[in-house]
Amino acid sequence: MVEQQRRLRTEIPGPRSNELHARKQAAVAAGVGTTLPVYIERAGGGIAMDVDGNQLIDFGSGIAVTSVGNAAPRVVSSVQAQVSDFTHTCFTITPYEEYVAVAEKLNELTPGDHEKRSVLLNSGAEAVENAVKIARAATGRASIVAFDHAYHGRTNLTMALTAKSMPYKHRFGPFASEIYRVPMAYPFRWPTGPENCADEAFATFTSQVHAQIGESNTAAVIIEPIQGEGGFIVPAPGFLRMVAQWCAANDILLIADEIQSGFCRTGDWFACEFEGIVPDIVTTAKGIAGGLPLAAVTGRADVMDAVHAGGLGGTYGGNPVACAAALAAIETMAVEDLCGAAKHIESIMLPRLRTLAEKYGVIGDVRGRGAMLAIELVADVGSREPNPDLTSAISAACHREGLITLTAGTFNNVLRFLPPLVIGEALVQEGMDIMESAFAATA
Ligand code: PLZ
Repeated sequence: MVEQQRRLRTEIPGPRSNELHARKQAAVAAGVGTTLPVYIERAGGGIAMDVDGNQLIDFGSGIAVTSVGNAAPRVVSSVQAQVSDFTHTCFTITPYEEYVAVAEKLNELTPGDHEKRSVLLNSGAEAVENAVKIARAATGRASIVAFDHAYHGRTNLTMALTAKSMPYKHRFGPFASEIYRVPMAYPFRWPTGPENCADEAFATFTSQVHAQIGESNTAAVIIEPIQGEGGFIVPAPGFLRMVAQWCAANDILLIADEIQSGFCRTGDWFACEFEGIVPDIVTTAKGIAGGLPLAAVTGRADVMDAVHAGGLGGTYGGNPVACAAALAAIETMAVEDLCGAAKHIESIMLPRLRTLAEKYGVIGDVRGRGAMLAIELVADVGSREPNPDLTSAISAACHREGLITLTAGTFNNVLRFLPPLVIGEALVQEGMDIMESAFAATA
């Protein structure tokens, strides 16, 4: 494994990264952005090593993917074995055990002990697309309800579900129809204050669905139990439970998009568990396979099996190499207690973020759970005016010091932290030191 030590040998980015970046600009479509143009050669644990020999602390996990670490030992050996056995048959042509084993694991691990079925896909967006297809087929209804600040992907249907225009939807329409948007119970920005947020957001949600769609036309409500790209928004306590109960009472399916929040990230296997929510359908991806492309839809057996044979599939969905990686990643999470590790990361980072927020009034909110934490930056103490410039300045200052940080948020004013769950405590502390210095120098 890469030595678990931050080390800066050149400026960030260094000369070899700059050369590669020039090649990227000439060869890769301009629409494909780069947060930090440091080209990675090896990575593991909490460190990513670039082509100039710099070793950066990873507070991003490739957007919540390498929760078990990069090149995690079990994942590597499982993938190596599978790749030399066979790499592809297409599960819907001649199947194999690995796919079935992943489905069994998902059925067991996702919330609720009812009978479940799963289908495997390639990406998060494809999982969300399939969840919507299944919900429509199972209910015979068309309408789907999504929330403000939601992110569900970049394909046509999932762009319609995603809330933010720039950069995800700008000039890419027209979008899929029968998607409706309702307010999110966003405590920090709730107009009448966080204490009223859950009840008022729920009342608006139900009255809008009733008046603008009609319950009997609504197939499903899709929600991220902690919103990811939208800014790590933790719904006001009780909101998810009220939505879940209301969905059940109206025969509307609840789809929990756990693509970013799942697989031990928040300190539970799935973020829904924290409030005891049992969704009808769960979408997963990212952390599921230690970096290999895999995604899934898991749901109530009666809902999933409402689709006719042959109605779900794809050439690569549930590729055997990705499945081998998933089985190894899931084993790693269980054996190494990565839910416990996420809680431990929270116990180190959250108090330090709160102390930082006391010192700098521009930190308007500190939130998140487990190793899915964020701070929201505003213009001044007591203000809610977003501060995107400071957010990118802090992030850039962290990057220069060898700390990979990501931003998020509808208003581009959230710094989010998603370290690999296997990161060592010393690197977490050092990353926090770097962030504190960035605030001292910038804010
Ligand atoms: N649902 C909750 O977080 C992916 C997007 C990065 P894909 N989030 C990272 C970017 O800029 O494209 C995501 C998510 C939630 C769905 C998705 C989509 O997953 O695997 O990127 O398609």
